Amino acid sequence: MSESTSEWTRRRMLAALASAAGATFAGPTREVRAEEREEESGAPRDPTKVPGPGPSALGERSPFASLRRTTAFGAISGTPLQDLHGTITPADLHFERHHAGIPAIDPAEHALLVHGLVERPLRFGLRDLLRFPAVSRIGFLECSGNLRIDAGPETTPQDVCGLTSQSEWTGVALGTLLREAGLRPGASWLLAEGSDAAVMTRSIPIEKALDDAIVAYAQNGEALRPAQGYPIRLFLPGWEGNANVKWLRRIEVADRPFMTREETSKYTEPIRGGRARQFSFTMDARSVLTTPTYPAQLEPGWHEIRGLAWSGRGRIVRVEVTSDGGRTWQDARLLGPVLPKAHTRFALPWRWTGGGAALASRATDETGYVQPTRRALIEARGPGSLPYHLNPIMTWIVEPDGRVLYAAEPWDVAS
Ligand SMILES: Nc1nc2c(c(=O)[nH]1)N[C@H]1C(S)=C(S)[C@@H](COP(=O)(O)O)O[C@H]1N2
Ligand SMILES: [Mo]
Repeated sequence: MSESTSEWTRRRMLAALASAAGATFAGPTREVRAEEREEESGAPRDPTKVPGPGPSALGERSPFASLRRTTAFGAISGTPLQDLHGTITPADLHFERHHAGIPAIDPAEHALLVHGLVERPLRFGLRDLLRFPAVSRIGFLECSGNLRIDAGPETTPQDVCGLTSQSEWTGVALGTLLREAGLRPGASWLLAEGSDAAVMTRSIPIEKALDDAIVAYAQNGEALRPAQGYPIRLFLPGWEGNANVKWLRRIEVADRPFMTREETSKYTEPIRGGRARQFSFTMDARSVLTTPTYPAQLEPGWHEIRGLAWSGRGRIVRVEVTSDGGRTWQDARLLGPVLPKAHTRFALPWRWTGGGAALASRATDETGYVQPTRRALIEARGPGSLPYHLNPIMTWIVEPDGRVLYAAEPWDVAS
């Protein structure tokens, strides 16, 4: 809340209280609590009696609807999945993963260099990019390290897998810029480089660059947030977060991958037999319940089980939900629009009659891929695997007293 507004509201509230002098607030606990809330929030008791503040230059959330990212390790912050509705993540709640902090970039000083195996090396400033045909696309962005493997029962979806968010991204198709520069024969990979202190670099196959990659300058209708890569970032629909290079400053076209640190020592997954998956770009189908989850406290009666499902390979076609720990499954309703490579909201009414329950969801995408169990993942990856690309079915336990807890299970994939 901005200082001026809260001060204004406060004065307004005092005036309202003064005009109501003589009224008594005796007795009921409810009334007293309302009064205390009013003190904290500055909201008048009866909004029909006093005109509220007028329009303002910048909106703000209701003080009753507080939303926060949770931060950890000075390097990540998670989206409060359990507190959001629909599929779009408000930009100020988009998860963050910075390998060396957020650079402060003046767009007038920033340019994207496209060079290497091209006919004409080119440099694009933000003003140049804004003149190219714009494309917009709603899509999720997920870190491939999006599973906290040491989570305990008192863990929210935000804290166990909050490194996924969704925005409407707007920018220029990367293919448009590459055609402008002209690809030379043999062009098959490109290097994307960021201008942060990490100088993040990743190799991207040219097919993806020409397919649906976007040099994005906007997020949910406004300029990118500094945390999301202002003034420009690479957006690769359905591909692991790490390859979506922020603060993009250079694209070098080549005839082979560059074998950067982030695709050799990191972001590869050892699998059985002493082998490793490299360039595992695509995010596999996944789902997570958002309600009811920890820290919900359930009352007996009807509830709606809700969550998000997504796949880097296309559309979600089915989400099944269980309330008995996987003995029986029911198809949830998908709330449209169901977009490819996008968070999809699902819901299923459920009546809690008391007693224990174990809630979980299982997503299937249009390629027929079904979200695996934790056991199946461990079996496939073998021991000593790094915690990347883990998308297990996750369970939430409803205790007989109505508490909802994360069914934390040990992960024995990490050595
Ligand atoms: N330049 C640069 N790009 C980057 C990163 C970074 O640290 N520097 N982090 C990567 C990682 S690991 C992820 S998961 C996503 C996170 O994007 P976000 O912070 O917008 O959610 O950005 C990727 N792009
Ligand atoms: Mo990441």
